[in-house]
Amino acid sequence: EFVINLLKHPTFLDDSYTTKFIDTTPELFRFKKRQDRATKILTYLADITVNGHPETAGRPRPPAEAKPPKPPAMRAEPAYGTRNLLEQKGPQAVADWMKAQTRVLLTDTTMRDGHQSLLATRMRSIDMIHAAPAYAANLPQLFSVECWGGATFDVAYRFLQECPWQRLRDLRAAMPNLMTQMLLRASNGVGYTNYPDNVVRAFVAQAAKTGVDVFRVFDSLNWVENMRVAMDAVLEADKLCEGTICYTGDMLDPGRSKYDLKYYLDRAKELKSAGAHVLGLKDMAGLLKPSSARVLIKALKQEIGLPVHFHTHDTSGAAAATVLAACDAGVDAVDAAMDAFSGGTSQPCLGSIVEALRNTERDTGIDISAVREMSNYWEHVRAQYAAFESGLQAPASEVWLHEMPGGQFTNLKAQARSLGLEERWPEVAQAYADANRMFGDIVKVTPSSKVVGDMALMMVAQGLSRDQVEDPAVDVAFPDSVVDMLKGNLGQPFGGWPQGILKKVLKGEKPLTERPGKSLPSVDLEETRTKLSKELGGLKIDDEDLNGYLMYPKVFLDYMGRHRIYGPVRTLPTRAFFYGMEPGQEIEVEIDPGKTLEIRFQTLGEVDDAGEVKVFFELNGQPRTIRVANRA
Ligand code: BTN
Ligand code: 3PY
Ligand code: ZN
Repeated sequence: EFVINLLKHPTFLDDSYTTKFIDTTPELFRFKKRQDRATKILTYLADITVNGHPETAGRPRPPAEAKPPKPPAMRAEPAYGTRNLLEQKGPQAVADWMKAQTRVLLTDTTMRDGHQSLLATRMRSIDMIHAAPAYAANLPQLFSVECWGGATFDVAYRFLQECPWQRLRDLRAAMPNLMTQMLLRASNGVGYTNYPDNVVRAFVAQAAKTGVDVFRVFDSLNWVENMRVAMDAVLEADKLCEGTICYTGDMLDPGRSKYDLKYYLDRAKELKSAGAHVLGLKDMAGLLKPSSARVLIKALKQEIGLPVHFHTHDTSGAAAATVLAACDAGVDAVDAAMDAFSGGTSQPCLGSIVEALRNTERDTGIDISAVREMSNYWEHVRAQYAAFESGLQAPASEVWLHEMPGGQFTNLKAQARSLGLEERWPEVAQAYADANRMFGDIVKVTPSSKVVGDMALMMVAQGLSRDQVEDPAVDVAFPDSVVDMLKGNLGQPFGGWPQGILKKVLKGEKPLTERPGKSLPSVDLEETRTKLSKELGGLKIDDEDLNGYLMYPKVFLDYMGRHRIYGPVRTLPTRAFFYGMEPGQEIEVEIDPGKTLEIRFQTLGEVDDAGEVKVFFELNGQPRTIRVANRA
């Protein structure tokens, strides 16, 4: 029995919970280190049961009757799939094979973009890993399973208290025949700003080693110059390099000629010469219209010669029409989410695409009954995450006004709500469009989309119009992210930044015009490892941990600090993780393959004079008591 004191610790309460935390508060770790993993997990359960989880407080709860999700059974041994081809013949053979198919190839995005766009990226690894064997066995015709990268990396550490690398390793092992796919923000890695070249290289090499097969690489300003380091690292690792163009604007609108067909063909040619095996077309906001898709995909296919992989979002409700138009125009592969994780700001519905193409030349060959079974599982998973639903009820044709990426739309709405601007959403949408034009009409995708969002929220909150923001006579305190972007730290946009706003934001400072990575000094990896190890009390730091730290130093250290107290909480069922346990409830927790804890929650004691509560459990049949601070 021991008293948990992290959450009462002054440094936690006063918000100075920084990277220095572990350095300056070694007492938190010294005695915790002796706790075994079962005790740590009981401590977590006790705390959540008494105090609730901070992330689900005040949010809708899963229905009381929602059952733990049961994954589909494996119907057969995993058949030969794309991963086997990649392993045996290499990435160029996969690209050649793609072009030789008449059927449309499908990527399932449920485990990455699906929940990133619908549930604020909060899906836990355990819910994915349970589904993975059925993917391998029942859906071996899939082109790939997108399950890593984008926002999932930092959210895993930051909010889910789990290691993203372990997620990848487990999924890779459970789907040996299917290619895993990740979204990589080129020089921004899986972060929000440019990293030194050697950090980007180390990250890609590690991702490849731990289990990524397909790297979808994009740059938030479509600046191919800034993508080469990441693309070269993928080629070096002998994995499939999907060099990706982000789609923005309205290609057939004669009034908006910046992003016309030629613009996209030029970018595609650059990506091809940069070594892409596959050309990704990433319509992150769901702006590509069916008529434009016909023209664009046909031209890309004819003039570039690479297989084309199309990604979109269904924010408008019209994405399926665009996907089907893309299929008519000869697209090689498309992204879709399993039915229960599709629609709205997510991808269009995988099962519906399979059905729509059935008995046509482009029949996907996917077993629709396996899709239904899998989607049924995902439906039960989704119910567990009711706290993270955005509440978006209907399609939004307004997406063509603001052009927000699917992952940002509901997020920005929530941010607006928290700033008291919920009623003024139409103004936020308009300000987002205005801010975009003010920056010269740029590609908006992480991280450039975040900058435009920050600017828009500020304009609405402070009642500033675009004219005022641009007026040299009006004093404006620009958000840090805006200053950073105009300094050139995200790279260069097509056509450059408008001179007026550039001058006003930088106040005469000279912006960077070269690739940021060119001037960022390399990080001494081994020195960083040694320092980190010291900071963590001599803990051995492997390459995965080191790469996690390099992307997100503070987020990683906070994760490690909690890990030492709470242990492998990724092994808890999702409901227990977010809500704790009910008296009399029993759960099984597999902390290692074959090592299972049986945990039964009995009851709570009274709050004592010290403000602590005894929490009574049975662990593998033996009584165990944990005391926690009562903060409820
Ligand atoms: C955070 O970073 O604060 C959110 C992640 C979860 C924090 C854990 S959850 C159990 C315990 N109770 C809290 O209030 N925080 C920690
Ligand atoms: C990400 O970078 O996370 C995205 O999903 C961009 O669309
Ligand atoms: Zn997307």
